[in-house]
Amino acid sequence: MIELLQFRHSPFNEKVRWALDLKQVPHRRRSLLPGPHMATVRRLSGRTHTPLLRVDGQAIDGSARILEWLETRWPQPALYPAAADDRAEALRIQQWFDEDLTPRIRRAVLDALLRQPGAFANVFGDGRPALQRRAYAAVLPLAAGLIRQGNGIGGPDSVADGLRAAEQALGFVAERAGADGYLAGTAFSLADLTAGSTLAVLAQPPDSPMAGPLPCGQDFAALLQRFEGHPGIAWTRQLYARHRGARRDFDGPGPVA
Ligand SMILES: N[C@@H](CCC(=O)N[C@@H](CS)C(=O)NCC(=O)O)C(=O)O
Repeated sequence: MIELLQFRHSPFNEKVRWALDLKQVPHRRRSLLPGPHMATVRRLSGRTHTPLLRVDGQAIDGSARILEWLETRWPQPALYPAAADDRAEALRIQQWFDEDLTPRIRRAVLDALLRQPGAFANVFGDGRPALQRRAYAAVLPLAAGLIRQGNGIGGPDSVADGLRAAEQALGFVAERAGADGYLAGTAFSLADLTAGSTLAVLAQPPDSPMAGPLPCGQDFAALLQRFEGHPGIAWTRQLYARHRGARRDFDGPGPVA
């Protein structure tokens, strides 16, 4: 059985979950908590990144690599556009988000969440018993420095840069989406899936796996409020309503780290 090791409410993890759901790939999911995840993931891949797919004893990490692998095994519905120029554009958009926009936006998001450990624990411990979430929130201040460092959150400048990246990404999808709403070509592709997964953190599409638990903490609420009303937020919610399908995340059986 394929297993996805993941964080909840994380753009790269949502990207892979979405592809697995669309292609109806039989699998189970194991949700990890940031911090304690390191030992578990490092044992499997030698790195600490999630998402990580376990397939027949092998580990595949990197959301783009995972999507490529899935496309060869489960070609339908296709996420890679058939036309060469649309495919090249979809891959360019994926790379731009994966390597530039998403990590920058994440700095602003994590900074806001880390200011209220209870909110951070509720988001990443979503679905766990309240006692576990409270215990995680209690120890989180000890790990907060490492999480900031690991994500390049160096101070107010990196947060301001994250906000600029969010404006850039929202502006891009609002401007680029044609009459049919797609970013590369005339059909849903990995470009929409990648941009949508990143922006879902800000759009919180209702009734979706990215709709986070409430209350979400005043700093994170202020961040969401800042972009509410942006046409890029409306694009993301519409994309989710049309293409996300699954309403909830789930965990498969097995121990959680
Ligand atoms: N380029 C990677 C980035 C993955 C990534 O940054 N994952 C984050 C969660 S969104 C993570 O696992 N961070 C914790 C760590 O690296 O230890 C991908 O596309 O999958």
